[in-house]
Amino acid sequence: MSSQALGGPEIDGGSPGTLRHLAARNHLSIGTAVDMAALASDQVYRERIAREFNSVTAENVMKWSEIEPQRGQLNFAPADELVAFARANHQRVRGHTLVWHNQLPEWLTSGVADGSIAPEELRGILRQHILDEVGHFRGKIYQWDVVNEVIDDNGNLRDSIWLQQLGPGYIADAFRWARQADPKAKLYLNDYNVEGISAKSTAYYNLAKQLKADRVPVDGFGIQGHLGVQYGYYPASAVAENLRRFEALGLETSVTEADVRMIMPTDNAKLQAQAQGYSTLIQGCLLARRCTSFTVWGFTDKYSWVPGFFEGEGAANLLDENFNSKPAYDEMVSVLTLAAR
Ligand code: 9MR
Repeated sequence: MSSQALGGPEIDGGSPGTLRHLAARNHLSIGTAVDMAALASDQVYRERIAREFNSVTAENVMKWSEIEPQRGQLNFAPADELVAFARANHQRVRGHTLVWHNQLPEWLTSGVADGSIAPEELRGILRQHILDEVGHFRGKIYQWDVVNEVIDDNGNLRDSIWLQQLGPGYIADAFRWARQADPKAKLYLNDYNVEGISAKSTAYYNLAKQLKADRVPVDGFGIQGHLGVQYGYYPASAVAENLRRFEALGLETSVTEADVRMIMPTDNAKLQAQAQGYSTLIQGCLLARRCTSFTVWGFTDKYSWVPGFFEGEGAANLLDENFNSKPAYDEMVSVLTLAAR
């Protein structure tokens, strides 16, 4: 299988010994989420992204609140900067994310809350948002997270403003509008807590099956992969088994936001356990047939969402805050070195 067959520009290998070189040999795009403030201020951060990864995802700057902070005034500048950085470094770009319940513009949430934006108008606003954003990046994004986190942990459609105002049909609509705006990008469902077979991942399986039956243009299923040392993990074989059932529906799959947090402080046992967490995800991906990209949600503990969201937790990334490799990085290298996809 050529990397071209996986969609978008060729996967670029970079220098021998790097993650991107090892991943390219396995026809895999390997990515990181990028924090644009760090990219602007930290040269080591920039150099490591360029060296180690052949794919990037905007950690925040492609989200709706960033793109359209004032109604009708689109600001693509920070996201365009990331696309330019990626181009300069022969990297692909994953688009994240079009429809979510978080990081929505204030004008939109308050308009819905006070009734000044009625459901029919909201549907038009969502349609325009998708056409604007996907259209702006047309041809530059290889995978789009079209809908993010639309199923809850019990396996029901998430009770978001989208479901409440528009009904369940918004999901199919979102995929159709995205396809219309960029016929070549691979269009993804994406969520957390769906690494193995569970009520939640099975709800996604049933949703994907229904969308396919209805000829909705869905191309991929993404497992975010936000793990924690203290919770344990599905074994790689179980991750692969889960991905393979989506692939049997005709979808490609990806790991889109991998990180493995721990209760601080770190110690050697936790760092080894963390390496095992990353290992289950990368091995699960490599054991599936059409797992096309593997993205970490940040690669250095210097910049991570984790300490701000989970009190007392951190150190979730492959490199420490001084950009030194942790056991998890070495484990990624050894799995990718031994794999021969
Ligand atoms: O890492 C992102 C952080 O900087 C933002 O403050 C946060 C806002 O909700 O979103 C984080 O990224 C999330 C991603 O977009 C979707 N999956 C979960 C990620 C971690 O919360």
